Amino acid sequence: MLVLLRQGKISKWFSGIGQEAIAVGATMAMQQDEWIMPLHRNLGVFTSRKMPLSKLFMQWQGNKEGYSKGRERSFHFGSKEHHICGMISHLGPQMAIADGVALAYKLRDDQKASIAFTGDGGTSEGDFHEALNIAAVWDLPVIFIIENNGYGLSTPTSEQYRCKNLVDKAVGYGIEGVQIDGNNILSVYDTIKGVREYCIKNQKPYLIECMTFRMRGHEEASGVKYVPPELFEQWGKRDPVKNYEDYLVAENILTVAQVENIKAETKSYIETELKIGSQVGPIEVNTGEELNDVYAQRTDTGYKILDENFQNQASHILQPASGIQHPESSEKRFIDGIKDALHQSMLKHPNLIIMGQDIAEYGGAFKITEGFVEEFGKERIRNTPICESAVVGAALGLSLEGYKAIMEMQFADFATVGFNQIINNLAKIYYRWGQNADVVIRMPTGGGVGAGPFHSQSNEAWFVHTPGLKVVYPSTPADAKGLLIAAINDPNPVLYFEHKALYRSVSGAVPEAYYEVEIGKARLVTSGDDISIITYGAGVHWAMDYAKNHPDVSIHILDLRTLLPLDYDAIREAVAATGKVLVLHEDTLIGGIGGEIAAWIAENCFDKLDAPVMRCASLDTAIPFNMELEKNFMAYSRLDEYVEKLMNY
Ligand SMILES: Cc1ncc(C[n+]2csc(CCOP(=O)(O)OP(=O)(O)O)c2C)c(N)n1
Repeated sequence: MLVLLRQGKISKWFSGIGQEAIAVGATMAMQQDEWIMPLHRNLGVFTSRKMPLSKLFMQWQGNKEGYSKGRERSFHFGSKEHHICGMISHLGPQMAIADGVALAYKLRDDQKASIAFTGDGGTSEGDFHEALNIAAVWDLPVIFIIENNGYGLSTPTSEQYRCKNLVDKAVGYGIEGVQIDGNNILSVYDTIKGVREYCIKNQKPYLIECMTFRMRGHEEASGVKYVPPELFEQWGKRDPVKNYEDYLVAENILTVAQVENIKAETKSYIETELKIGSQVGPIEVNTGEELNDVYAQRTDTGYKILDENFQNQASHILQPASGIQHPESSEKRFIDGIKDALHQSMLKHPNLIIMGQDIAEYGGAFKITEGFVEEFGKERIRNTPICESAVVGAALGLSLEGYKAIMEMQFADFATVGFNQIINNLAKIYYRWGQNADVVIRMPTGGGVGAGPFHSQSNEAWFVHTPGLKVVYPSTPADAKGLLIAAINDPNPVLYFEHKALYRSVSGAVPEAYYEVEIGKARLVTSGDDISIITYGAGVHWAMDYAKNHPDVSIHILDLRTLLPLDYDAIREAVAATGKVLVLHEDTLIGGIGGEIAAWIAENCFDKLDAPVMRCASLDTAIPFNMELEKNFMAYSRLDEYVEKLMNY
């Protein structure tokens, strides 16, 4: 690899020279079908799982035939077939994915364990703490392995942590741990084999600190100037490969000639594979394929979709595709629509797990899962520690093992502490190496309840800007139910925004049946001739109230329902209906989704416009607590002004 790097055939290379015993020993000690979460120094994991070298060479050269169709570099790729989950650059997030996999093993009583790697530097990340904590609290069979090579990138351990040994941290989480010589492959192998058995038998996690040393720079370009030269000399004597060879010869297990033979065979194998791996031509860019690979396709047949007219004709009810017609519905609150969807989905999918803070006996901050733990049990209705990042990571881990996961973010505001896992792992994993993230994150959102800056934010735009996610945002009880069911059935990560102020203030007819509202389809609320209001969530109710109180203005109202992907046909129709468009949302103005919609209309529907597209959004401040200030902050306090402006244009 170093030669190929110098030849410019591969980019950035992270060398594991000096640390080979850990990756190889660990992989050999696990079963082939147990998931491993390796990092950038773990070439030995990939080779020990016997991935064809030719394909690895293609991967590292960015070829289409590699493991990520040329989309990922260095070790940022995985392979379901080999039960290797590719890292993201951020290091720590790997660990919680191992929690999720271990949870799946535990729930199925699989008698398996997962294993996650971290460096000494990575142990300083919150993700390390969260992952160990969850594994401890949930008694998960997962092995966390620290490769302590003395340095982060260049930062020595003395500037990284204060405890004597990293393994001492195990005590703090109430789990077992051990420190071993990471340069002795037999110690690594024996320890991990034993630890694996312990984890499975006792259903507990375990922390292993492997002492080792990195003989090259952090990556090849960064050099080793900061490392005292005598360390290379000391650790050079403890080279794991050389020492193991010497040991095998000393024990008469191999002769020197046999060792030389193995080396020659290996060299020739590498060269043959490199030849194959170098034969592929340059990548042919196919934009359609790139876009198509952002989302996993649904493979089930789907369920009957809520009829477009249902909202206005309560008698028009939907049924499961296979079901008998039961045109039944009842008046329900928005919150009950959500509860219905969760309840029916739990019955429908025995592999669906709900996780969140206080969601079990307490029933959740908004009581949406009240009674669920009694009906579905603590295994499927899981209270979590306050570890948002690790819970999103665990949800992804469950997905790797074929489970479906819903996470209740206690308030949408707290998504900030799970942001990395959502944006970089959930959203990108399918495009990167074809693993889907079958995860729904419920996001109780929005203001109007005097809850101040950290319990009221509208943060949907953060996620709309992230390819790979879907973002849905219902405004009616029937949609709340149907969209949540659709989100759960969708194999992709879906951010499901539920406006807190609508929970108990809005009711409507909700079919009893198990049904979906199609993701990506907007709903025409009312037709009108004067102006069109394009909106979603609470905005739909503001627009409807406004129309009711101003019968002199004929307003066409479109409820977007889904923000990613947007229903461009419906938007185009709403523009054509009146030629005057107001985009209304509770989110603040700058960078809000209104800007995106206005730009799209300007680009695509210019000929249908009789006025500039206007945006009515909340003030560009944090959302204030005092109700008068909050009212002033809210977009609805300027709705009248904008409608007037548009009408008079
Ligand atoms: C969240 C995050 N911060 C910083 C970096 C940049 N970075 C990449 S590797 C690394 C050092 C990691 O050190 P360690 O965990 O000890 O692993 P090692 O490289 O020594 O094997 C740093 C700082 C990163 N990738 N992710």
